[in-house]
Amino acid sequence: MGKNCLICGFPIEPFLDLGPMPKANAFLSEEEFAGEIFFDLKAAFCPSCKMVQLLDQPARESMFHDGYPFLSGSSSHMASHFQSLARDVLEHFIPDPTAFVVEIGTNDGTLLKHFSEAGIRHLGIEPSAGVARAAQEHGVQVHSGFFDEALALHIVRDSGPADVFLAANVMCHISYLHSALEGIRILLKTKGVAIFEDPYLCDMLRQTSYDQIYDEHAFVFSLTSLQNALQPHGLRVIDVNPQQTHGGSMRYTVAREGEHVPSKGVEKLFAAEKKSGVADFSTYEKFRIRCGKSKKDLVRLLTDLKQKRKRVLGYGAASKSTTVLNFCGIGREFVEAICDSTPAKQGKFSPGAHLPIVPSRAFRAPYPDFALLFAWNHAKEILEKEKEFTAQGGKWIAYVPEVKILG
Ligand code: DWN
Ligand code: SAH
Repeated sequence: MGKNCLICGFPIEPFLDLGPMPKANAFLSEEEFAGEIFFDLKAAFCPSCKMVQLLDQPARESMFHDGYPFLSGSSSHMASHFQSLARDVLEHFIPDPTAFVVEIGTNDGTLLKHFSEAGIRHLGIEPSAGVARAAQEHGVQVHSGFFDEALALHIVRDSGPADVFLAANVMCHISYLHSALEGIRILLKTKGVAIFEDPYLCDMLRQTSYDQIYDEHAFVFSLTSLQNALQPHGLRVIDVNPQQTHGGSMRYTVAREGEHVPSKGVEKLFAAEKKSGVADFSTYEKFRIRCGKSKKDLVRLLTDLKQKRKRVLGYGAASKSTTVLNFCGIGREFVEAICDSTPAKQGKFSPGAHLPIVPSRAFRAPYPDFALLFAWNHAKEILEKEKEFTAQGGKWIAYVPEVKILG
């Protein structure tokens, strides 16, 4: 039987089957291989509200828990990005020193610590207790839990309404989006604003970055689909700002309907999305074909390198790498290991493909011949850091927007 849209209830149309997939961040030990759990990773499009979504998502507690390994602060570029977002918010949306800021998906506090340091009353909401503790260590007030309507009621009761609601790379993780949006409606002051940043659908389509699709990403938003989701809650997008982060994101500023005048950029983006075909199923069919080609090209390149007895190491055990490795069927016969700076991933194996995760310091002479750049969204930062690899003749392999050897 077909499934219905998580946003509007209309029957959805599957367009991409990425096969049996483990949870993207379920890094595991050898003893855990036998009990590893897989689900079917499939993406679908809603012809009515245009939302791109997963057909199935594992239970939220099984993805976001005490051992959740991702740390926002693992990229210095992201840390600067969040510092400049905080500066913007402090300048434009904090009416007076008594203002209250709520952030969800606080993670290790990389964004919220700037509000804490500025002496602004704030609250972070973070279900993954391990990373929430890291935020507390940065002096950030955190409640460990999942943001939804019920939690919003508690926050208003205990702390009052919010001037600013921040959600970087988290709204797209929430399959119960209506509950979270209702929570925002409950929480915001009349003139308050919510700022979301999420991977942008048109960037994913343009770059064939199918690795944005994994268990945690219940949705890939466009302005069109997000506005359709906001509408029943009396909320609307009043501004949009494209971002280069995470391989192409959109910053949406959201407010109560009628309380702020939407910028011209909003109208422009609606028109651009219409033109680019976000509302047409054929766009997603073409995307599926490009994903198939990307897989074939990557496997062909790795097979060729293997035949030539070249050493290949992965760089950055990103969530996205779980999709690529499992969809393409890439195992240790092609890629020796993945270097990653995250302590909680090191010494474990990648989900499904079981590549060993080794610390970044393992990326040194004698270098491999090739490095497969899984964290392609941090290419600038990583290539700068690893100049020595390139200087002594090492080559980077990229697969977004297409499979190629860089340089
Ligand atoms: O949406 C999400 C985004 C915000 O973060 C979450 N669902 C999970 C996570 O996605 P991701 O794992 O794909 O994020 P990154 O930032 O692309 O992951 C990069 C990985 O590479 C991290 O494990 C850290 C590592 N890394 C490294 O080893 N050396 C990163 C950099 C910049 C480095 O220099
Ligand atoms: N905002 C950070 C972290 C993004 S990763 C950044 O941009 O780098 C997504 C984070 O959202 C995880 O830390 C996860 O535990 C958290 N999360 C998932 N569901 C949530 C919910 N319902 N409420 C609050 N946080 C949530």
